[in-house]
Amino acid sequence: MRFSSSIFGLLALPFAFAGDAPVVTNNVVGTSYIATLPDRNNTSVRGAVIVNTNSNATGANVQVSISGLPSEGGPFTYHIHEFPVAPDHNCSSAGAHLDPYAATESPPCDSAQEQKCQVGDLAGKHGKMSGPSYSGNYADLFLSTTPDTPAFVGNRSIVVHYANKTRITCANFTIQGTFYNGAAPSPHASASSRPVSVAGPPTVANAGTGSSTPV
Ligand SMILES: *[C@@H]1O[C@H](CO)[C@@H](O)[C@H](O)[C@H]1NC(C)=O
Ligand SMILES: *[C@@H]1O[C@H](CO)[C@@H](O)[C@H](O)[C@H]1NC(C)=O
Ligand SMILES: *[C@@H]1O[C@H](CO)[C@@H](O)[C@H](O)[C@H]1NC(C)=O
Ligand SMILES: *[C@@H]1O[C@H](CO)[C@@H](O)[C@H](O)[C@H]1NC(C)=O
Ligand SMILES: *[C@@H]1O[C@H](CO)[C@@H](O)[C@H](O)[C@H]1NC(C)=O
Ligand SMILES: *[C@@H]1O[C@H](CO)[C@@H](O)[C@H](O)[C@H]1NC(C)=O
Ligand SMILES: *[C@@H]1O[C@H](CO)[C@@H](O)[C@H](O)[C@H]1NC(C)=O
Ligand SMILES: [Cu+2]
Repeated sequence: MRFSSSIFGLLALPFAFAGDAPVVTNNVVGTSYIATLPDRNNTSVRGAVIVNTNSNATGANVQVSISGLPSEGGPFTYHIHEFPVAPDHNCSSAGAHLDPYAATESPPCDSAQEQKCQVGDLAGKHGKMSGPSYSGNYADLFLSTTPDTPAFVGNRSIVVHYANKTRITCANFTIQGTFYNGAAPSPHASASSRPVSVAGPPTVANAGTGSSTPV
């Protein structure tokens, strides 16, 4: 029976039905996750991606600050991937892109219709990176900072790729802080109850869009 089988499908695969990604509302303002690219001896790529809840609790603000991109092999892409990175840093372990609404990679992400893109396809929605360094600061209304929701980013990872999709480097998201606007302290609040910043150059200065310095 069609009705019951579709209900069964939803119960069995609660986060794997096709459709536009919904704008995420009711994120907890002040929650912040950071993925800091590791010091690895097989790449010069360094930097961080920070996902902060927007001040209006709708989606998130993303700050990207990445340097050391190779002189060959760009433009580079980066995405939120489904799984965390294994302890050996093998970026294959991050799995595929975060895609809770089964947008798939076909057709490719059209930045004019972000709701039809894979939730994790940050480069598709907000621009690819050219080297040697890139900084971006933009809102993405489809990201969740609330655990147990389909588009939650906090237990996942960032992967940086060459244009040919080969993975260059990757990092887990970790919580940087949950701090309310002067209200009750949260269970996560600790030393991180302060504004976040990305250490090291380049600084994130261009609100609203991404930019690359020339190779
Ligand atoms: C890179 O680091 C790994 C361990 O993380 C080590 O096994 C390897 O020898 C190093 N390679 C170079 C060229 O330093
Ligand atoms: C929330 O803030 C973001 C970033 O400033 C903005 O893009 C979005 O339209 C706002 N949403 C609402 C519902 O106000
Ligand atoms: C992808 O591009 C990089 C940089 O040009 C290169 O080193 C790598 O071998 C390429 N990977 C594949 C699978 O072609
Ligand atoms: C990423 O997070 C997972 C899950 O917490 C953990 O097992 C893994 O060691 C972390 N990976 C790295 C490279 O820190
Ligand atoms: C990473 O994992 C993949 C898949 O398990 C494997 O094929 C590859 O050899 C691993 N790479 C390294 C550098 O260990
Ligand atoms: C660096 O090594 C990790 C595994 O340790 C691998 O996943 C990644 O693809 C490598 N990066 C480059 C640029 O070879
Ligand atoms: C991450 O959190 C989401 C939402 O709670 C959950 O569905 C998913 O299984 C978690 N992923 C991992 C790798 O723990
Ligand atoms: Cu990716």
